Amino acid sequence: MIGNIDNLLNLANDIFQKKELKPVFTQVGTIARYLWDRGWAERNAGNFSINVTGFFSDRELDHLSSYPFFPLSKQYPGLVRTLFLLSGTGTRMRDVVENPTEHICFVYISDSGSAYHIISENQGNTAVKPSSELATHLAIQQQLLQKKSTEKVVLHAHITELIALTQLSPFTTEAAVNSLLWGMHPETLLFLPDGVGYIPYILPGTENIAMATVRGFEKHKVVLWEKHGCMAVGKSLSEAFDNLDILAKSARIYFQCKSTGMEPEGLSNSQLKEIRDNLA
Ligand code: 2HA
Ligand code: ZN
Repeated sequence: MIGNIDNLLNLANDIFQKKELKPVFTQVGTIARYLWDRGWAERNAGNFSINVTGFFSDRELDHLSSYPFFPLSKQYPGLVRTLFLLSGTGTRMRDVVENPTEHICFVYISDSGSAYHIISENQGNTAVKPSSELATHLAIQQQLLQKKSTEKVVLHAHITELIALTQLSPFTTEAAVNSLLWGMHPETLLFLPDGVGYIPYILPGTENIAMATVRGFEKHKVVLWEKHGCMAVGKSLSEAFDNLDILAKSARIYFQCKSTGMEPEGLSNSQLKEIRDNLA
């Protein structure tokens, strides 16, 4: 059943005006500003998804399945009747800062798990379509739900410092990159004791990168995409951002030490062990 355009406009209006979502929109604007200010979201780089199903009643969700619908290239049985806020494809983070709701859309996964309905603030030609990394966002969101995780957010950004590390052959393995990042600052190990996952280069926007990224998230809260960027999860957009920010700090310390012409010492194994023992 496809709803008529007036109903669709009313529905979009109800969702975008929902008062419980206002703080979410505010946080979207704040984090977009941080990403833009740090140079981690050039042009249309970066994207995010937030599972907002819990903000809506079953009745409200029922209405969502009548609107513009698109087939998915695979089925997501774990996402049936879930609703996500997603950044729009082609969206510039610097524009998201100015007006978050104009550059996001809501994606509702159908009862079959193999199609999605889009609800955007504007309809027709100006309707916002979801991020080009939709496949990866849906795959990770499904994994989070299957793990019964409290994490609801997936954030992708082009963290310059971390991309630069993945361009240096000594750091192109999970073990090597984690050893470097942990060694540069005690809080990296403190907040990310499981380290990062490392995915050798794969074409962005594909099912292949989505599948590899899901494997990376089995054990980590952040996954590096070689020569491209990073994906992070968090309970909020702010927490996902923090997970990337901590890692960027470590990478920056490394490059600043190198710019003196000297090698950084890194935290010793006994110092790292002390931090780990203290975590337990
Ligand atoms: O959103 O960063 O990887 C644009 C991208 C694609
Ligand atoms: Zn990207």
